[in-house]
Amino acid sequence: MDPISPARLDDPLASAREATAEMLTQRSRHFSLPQPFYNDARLFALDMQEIFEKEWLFAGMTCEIPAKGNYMTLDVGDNPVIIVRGDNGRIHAFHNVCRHRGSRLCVSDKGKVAKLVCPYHQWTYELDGRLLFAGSDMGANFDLAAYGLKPVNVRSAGGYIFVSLAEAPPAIDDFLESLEHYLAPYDMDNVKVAVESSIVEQANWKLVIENNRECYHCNAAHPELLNSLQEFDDSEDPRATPAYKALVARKQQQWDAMGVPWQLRRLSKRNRLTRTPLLEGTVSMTVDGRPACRKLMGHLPNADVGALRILHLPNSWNHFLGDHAVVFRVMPLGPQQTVVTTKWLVHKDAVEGVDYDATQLRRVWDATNEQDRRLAEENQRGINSKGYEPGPYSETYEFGVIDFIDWYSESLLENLGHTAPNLR
Ligand code: 3BY
Ligand code: FES
Ligand code: FE
Repeated sequence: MDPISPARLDDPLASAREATAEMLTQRSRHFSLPQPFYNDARLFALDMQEIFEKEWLFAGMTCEIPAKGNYMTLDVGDNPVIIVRGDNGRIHAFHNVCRHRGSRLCVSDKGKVAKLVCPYHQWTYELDGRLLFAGSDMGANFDLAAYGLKPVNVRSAGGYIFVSLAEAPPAIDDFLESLEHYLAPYDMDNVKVAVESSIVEQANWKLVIENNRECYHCNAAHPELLNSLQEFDDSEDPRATPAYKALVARKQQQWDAMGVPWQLRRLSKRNRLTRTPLLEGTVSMTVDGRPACRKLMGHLPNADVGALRILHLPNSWNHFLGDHAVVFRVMPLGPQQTVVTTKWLVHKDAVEGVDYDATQLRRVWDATNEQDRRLAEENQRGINSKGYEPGPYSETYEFGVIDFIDWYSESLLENLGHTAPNLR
């Protein structure tokens, strides 16, 4: 008889798959999703299996593992992953799971090692995943080559590292090429993480992303951010005034002269890149609008390069200023729990206390993250009520949310083996 394998057990999510596909097929694309998408444990398991274990996820920055042996770890739901730099600068990713009896191999967020040594019985792996040593007691015929670490797909470009746990991950080359192009002026080989934060929000990951995809809430919620941020980032936006359009045209000429890309580029609904001016008189996302770091990014001739915004669904948004960058990673922890990790990047040679003050650098986005955390948590609490029903998105203010939910619904349906209907 065959051994019992997960594939032979009934899929406990089978009926949830069907119900989910049906809800997605019938949804109205101008309304928020039905309650279970935001709070149900089975729906969360499907999000993990069909989105987070299949799509490309933003994991971290190449500058975080600068040299051979540097590693970082990441949990994709129940799947611990290790990303490590090996020979010749090559970046490898593996399931962070020992091939002996399955212990987690690397237990820290980041570190540096000569080899990957399991803390349990010291099986020892090369940085490229080959098993080198398995104690002396595995028998004369033990085949080390059969027990290498299981690889995870990994790609990097423009200083970003992405992983995918899929067997056949979706195409990502066009986005990687775009990252290289838009980030060339920032010389991402010469940046460092100045400071980082992780906050746990008691809200479903989609509420965290939805909140980020609109600035309808900004006026009431984000006084610090609105010192420099323009609430919309497209001169086609219905809110764009003639004065804003003139400012954009003027800045675009300057950026062309500086050789910094600004065109709005959308790659399906998953990725969006665009440069947008900050408010007149400000050049950085700081409380006073002045640079927080004296040394500019890359080889930029001056700090007045607006904000380059980069979106990567399902789990990242980013702002590149002339003097620093802020990158955000969203990882689901549970149906109503999400961790948001923020990293502030500066030029590698910038010296803390001389060129920048970390407290000053992080102030605006610390405040903004905290404000957004509260909004997402209140959103979650209302949605959990039996009084919740899907409500209408504003096409003017919330088109970014509509785009996100479209991307999510289409990806989930497709990964569930359905074709997405053409919704109005
Ligand atoms: O991070 C963003 O993309 C901006 C800032 C606040 C809301 N959102 C549109
Ligand atoms: Fe890793 Fe035993 S589980 S060496
Ligand atoms: Fe916000």
